[in-house]
Amino acid sequence: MVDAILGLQWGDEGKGKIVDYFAPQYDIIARFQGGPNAGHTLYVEGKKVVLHQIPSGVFHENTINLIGNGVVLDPVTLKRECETVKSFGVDVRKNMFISHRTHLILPTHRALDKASELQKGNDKIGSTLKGIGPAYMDKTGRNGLRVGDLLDKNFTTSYIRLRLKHQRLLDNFNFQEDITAWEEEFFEAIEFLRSLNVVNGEYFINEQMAAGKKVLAEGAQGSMLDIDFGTFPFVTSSNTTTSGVCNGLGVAPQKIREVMGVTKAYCTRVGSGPFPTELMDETGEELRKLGNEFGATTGRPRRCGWIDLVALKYACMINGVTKVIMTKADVLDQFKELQVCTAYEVDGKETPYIPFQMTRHQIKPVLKSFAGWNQDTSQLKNPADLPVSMKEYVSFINKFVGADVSHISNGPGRDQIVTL
Ligand code: 2SA
Ligand code: MG
Repeated sequence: MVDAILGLQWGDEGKGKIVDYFAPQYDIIARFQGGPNAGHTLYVEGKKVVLHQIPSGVFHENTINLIGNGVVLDPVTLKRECETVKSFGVDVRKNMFISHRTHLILPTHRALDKASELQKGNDKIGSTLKGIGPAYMDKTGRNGLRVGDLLDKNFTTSYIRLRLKHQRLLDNFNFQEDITAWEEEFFEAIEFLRSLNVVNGEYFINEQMAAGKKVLAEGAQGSMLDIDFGTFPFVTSSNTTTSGVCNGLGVAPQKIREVMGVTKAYCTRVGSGPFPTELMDETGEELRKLGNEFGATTGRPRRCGWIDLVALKYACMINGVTKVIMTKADVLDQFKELQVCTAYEVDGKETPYIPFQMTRHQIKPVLKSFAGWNQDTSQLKNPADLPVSMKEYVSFINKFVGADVSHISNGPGRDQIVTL
């Protein structure tokens, strides 16, 4: 069986910590989509580690980590990260496997990402510039190179052919960048990648499951960044929702059991795109400061606002969420009053639905106000000790989205989590 941990918002819900927390209950942690655009922050031996490509189970002894076929893999980032985890005494050759069907991110994909964003000007997506979009384009365009291709003696020829194609695109964009250094790093990293465990991911995972192993699928980004159901075009290029688990690992839908959706107690977004509950005032500034809301991959300040239950309910529906995990609840400790968005006013008309194209409308959040709890909750362990107003806040959310909050994370530490 497979359980999944997915982001219900626009990413950065704190999935890394939650995966790390649940990891001991599983035999395999598998990434099924996204690539180095992800930034999963963990605290290991008191030190902060941000993982981009490696699944978040890597620091648990006896846990197998799988990079699934749905991921796009930047060998350079992977190599760097393997070196980081090695400094903690972890040997990825023992506990990490990579599907042979995983697509590679080439240096020219990164250049194309940059070129495309530059060309869009003010309409840019605000991508992480890691080459995600172009790499997935080459996958669906049936041009991409996969990890399994590295074992082919003609790999370099295929690489050069694809690079030439990219070069012509870059010329069209009128974009020039010297990628010699990137390429050098890339080929070094490719050599390293060849020395890792490359497997038939779909057989690997199904055989493990048949042997009774428990799998945790680790989502990256968030549901509102899903290529199909997110705020298109301001989305990432993969299916970040539950269906992505099937495609990105090769597991059948009926194998999926628990879907744990992670949401912050408020809301953030990096990059461009609609964000109805965004606060452009001091409250937003305070959330950013108290929540330390800066991108884990790019360091960009995150946009902050109140929790958006219209989007959250939608995400629970699309994902089939069975449990909601609320993170960073302690960030709200100091607020006297909290707001939650219960509907949108779209061009003056109230609706409970996500509009087709949010950017085409004036969207105002319909807000309901709650009393803040105004106390330090970061040390609480017992659900009975949670402030009454926090319980009210949570129980309103449960009813609204139709799934119950099962855990509240009240700080970055591994032990800062209350099980309800
Ligand atoms: P891309 O690079 O093509 O996937 O960007 C497309 C959009 O998806 C957003 N996106 C993200 N949003 C939140 N967190 C992400 N990961 C990093 C993190 C981001 C960072 O964990 O902090 O460090 O800045 C992530 N990855 C992609 C992106 O902002 C675009 O809106
Ligand atoms: Mg993140």
